[in-house]
Parts: sequence; structure tokens; C-alpha cells
Amino acid sequence: MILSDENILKDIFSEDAPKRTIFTLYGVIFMVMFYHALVYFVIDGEKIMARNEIQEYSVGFLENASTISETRVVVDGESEALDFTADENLYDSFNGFGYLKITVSYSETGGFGVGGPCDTVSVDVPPNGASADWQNPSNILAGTSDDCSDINLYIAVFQGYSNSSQTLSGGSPEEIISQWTNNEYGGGTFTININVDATSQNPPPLPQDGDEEVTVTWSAHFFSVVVEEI
Ligand SMILES: [Ca+2]
Repeated sequence: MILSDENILKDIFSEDAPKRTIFTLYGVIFMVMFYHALVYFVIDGEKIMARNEIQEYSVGFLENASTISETRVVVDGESEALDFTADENLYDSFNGFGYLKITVSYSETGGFGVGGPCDTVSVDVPPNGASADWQNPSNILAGTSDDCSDINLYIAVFQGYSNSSQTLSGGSPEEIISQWTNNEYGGGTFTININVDATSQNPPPLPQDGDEEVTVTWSAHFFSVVVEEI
């Protein structure tokens, strides 16, 4: 059968042909064609568009450490507290505050003579006062040193941040960047408590070591997020 306009018109206006059958046949053909067109343009078309729309991105982080040090003489048997608040300008320059590293260092001073024994220094950071990922298993919130070696503490600040690049599918660069942008994390004041247990070279009545000079270095690691199409 040849489906041409001429035939259709001829059939429709024909006196002889059983019109009902012809119309029914054309109706079925039309519906089958319509169905295929619908499937092609609407259903498959959407799938094809969706496939083309899924864009892959690499998400990376550039870190910047902002460091500040403070030295305090802590009297034997007493506790001193030092505070740290991140500079608000850092939130304007970066997407977020990733983590805070604290280094506590000291050497033997006031030991009355060369080679005096190192004091014992203990520190702890109470998990409050600042907004941080306090439950993160990587956190090191306390430490002790009795050989003049440094104490290194670590506080995860931005929830979920690990500075490992990743690949994402879908979404838009703006959405990904907004996921990694937050100026709440790290807000507030971090505090470190320092305790010194001084160790003297010789027992009394010789002069006793009564304190230690402790330096605390706060290193705030802020990051910028970099999203690239791949
Ligand atoms: Ca000392």
C-alpha cells in the first residue's frame, strides 16, 4: 500500500470503498506513527538530553596556613589558658576554615645550670567555644611532653573536609562551590589550657625550677575550592 496524500484523499472521497475500514486503517497507522514519534521525541529525547547534561567535575582544594605564635611563662603547678580567634578577613579570602593545627613547644629554661631536666608540659583544648568538627576521630585535643619535644594538636573544623580532591557527576559548579563554602565553621574562640610541672636539677634547699616558658603556635588552615569540568 502506498500512503500518499493523493491516495488518502482518494480513499476518503471514494464512493466505492468501504469507508469505515479505510478510516480505521488510517487511524491505526496514524496512532502507531504518533506513538513512535512520542517515544522518540518525548521519552527517548529526555533520556538523550539527560545523558548529555551529566557533567563530571574535579573538585580540589588549595590550602593556606595562617600562623600566629604566643609565648607565655607558666608557673609550676598552675594552669594558663591561651585563646585563638581566626581573623574574619580569612573568610572573605577563602571558602572555609578546614582545620586548626596547634604546636606547643618549650625548652628547658630557669633550670639553674646547663642541662637541667625538661619540665613536663600538658595541654588540652576543651571542645567548646568555637564551631568545629569536635567529634572527628582525627582530632588530637590533648597532649603531654616531658622531654622538651613539641606537642602537636589537630582540630578538624569544616565538617567533612579532608583536602583530598574528588570527582563529582552532575550538578553545577556553583552548587559544588556553595557546598564547600561556609563561614560558620571555625567561628568563635579556641582555647588551650597549659599546665607545667617543673622538674628541678637538685632537691631543696638548692634553688628550684619554678616555671617554664611555653610557646603556642596556632596554624589555621583555610582552603579555596577549585571546580573544573572534566
Ligand atoms: Ca623550667
